[in-house]
Amino acid sequence: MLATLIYRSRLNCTLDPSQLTSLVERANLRNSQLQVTGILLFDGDHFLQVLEGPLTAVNVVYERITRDTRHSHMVELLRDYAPHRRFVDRGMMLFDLCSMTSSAVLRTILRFGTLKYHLASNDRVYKFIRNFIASPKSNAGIRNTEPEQWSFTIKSPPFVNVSAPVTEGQPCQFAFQPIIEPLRGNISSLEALIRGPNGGSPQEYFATIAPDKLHEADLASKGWALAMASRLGIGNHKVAINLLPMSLVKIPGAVDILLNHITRNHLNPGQIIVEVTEDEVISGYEEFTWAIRQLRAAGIGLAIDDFGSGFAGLSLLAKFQPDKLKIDRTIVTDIHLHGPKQAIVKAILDCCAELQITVVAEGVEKIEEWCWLEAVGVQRFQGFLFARPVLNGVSPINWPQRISPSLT
Ligand code: FMN
Repeated sequence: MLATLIYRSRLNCTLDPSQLTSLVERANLRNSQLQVTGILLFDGDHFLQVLEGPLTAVNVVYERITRDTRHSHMVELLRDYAPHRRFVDRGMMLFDLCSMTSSAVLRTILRFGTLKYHLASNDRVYKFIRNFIASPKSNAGIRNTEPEQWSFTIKSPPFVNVSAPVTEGQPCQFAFQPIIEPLRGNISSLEALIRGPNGGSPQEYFATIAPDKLHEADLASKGWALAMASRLGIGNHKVAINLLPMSLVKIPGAVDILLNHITRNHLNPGQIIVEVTEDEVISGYEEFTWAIRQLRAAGIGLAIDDFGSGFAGLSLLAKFQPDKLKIDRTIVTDIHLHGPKQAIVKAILDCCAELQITVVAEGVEKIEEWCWLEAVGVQRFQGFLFARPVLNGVSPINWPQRISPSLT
């Protein structure tokens, strides 16, 4: 199968641009042996490379290139399949925008390529090439906050860890995980994550519940979550609870039951954020709208959880705007390496900025992911990088601190 891969990267100071010609000559020979063809564009700071060839050969070459320390900030922009090669004759050809005009580069590429001009204008690969050529020196996309500029300091949060459930024989327990604003040193909320009676996984807990009792048990479990939050001494902090929207619809007086759990535990509705997942919302949009009105009227906040993992996407935001939107871990994972994920997050951020919706990135595990997200304007984060969930408690939090320039 004929595969196409495009990435962009940034030149490192270990590579003198004058060495590029010999680098590409060697690349040309190696690629030709593997039946890989393509082009390398260079604008003085950044590269854009197109690799085409048999899938495994392209992967082998790309794998080698990712390990090369002469460039960094590699971001994969496109992986696709094609019936024909766009660049047939050469394993690799260099186009240096510092020594040729943009129009000369484009003309040469079109002449060198196999696609006729009118086809090339609609081809995504050529569109990436044109875009790179049209905006030299601004091809970094987002300039990352550099991971090496940060160190982490562990601090205990201002909560009491109680290690035991609220009462013996409780049907479920809760692990708490903070959502933080790292650069403000602020804990924005704690999410209560359900666990089995002995601390096991959510699946273990839900397996013990008869399907016809699901919504009743779901609503009742929020009572235990809030009781534990109160025992942790959350003060004025917010607590996020996951609720099936249908529990609000199916259980008569559900919002009053929830409000009762809140006041009984000396909390107020403004401290509570109900998180619902994208899939649950779209499975019953009319009922969901009704249930949400009740929650909003009671002063309870609302967040869409796992945004981007389901099928609703941006169209959901057209119908309904929550206070908070949590970007799913599947989009967050390795975002610093992945152009399509980056484009999606930028679109979500633009949209949420216009709608005044707070964005949270969940499942952040790597410092590079946090740095990229922070650089594009995400301010709230949840994930193992900062704190893991802890049963009946809150773990110490890893706070990033910028290393002073004199120490780097
Ligand atoms: N090596 C290739 O074999 N083919 C390429 O197309 C290729 N393109 C590169 C593009 C850039 C921007 C850079 C910095 C390096 C490129 N290289 C390419 C060099 C590889 O990264 C690597 O040094 C080379 O394949 C030798 O790998 P090895 O030391 O693992 O054998």
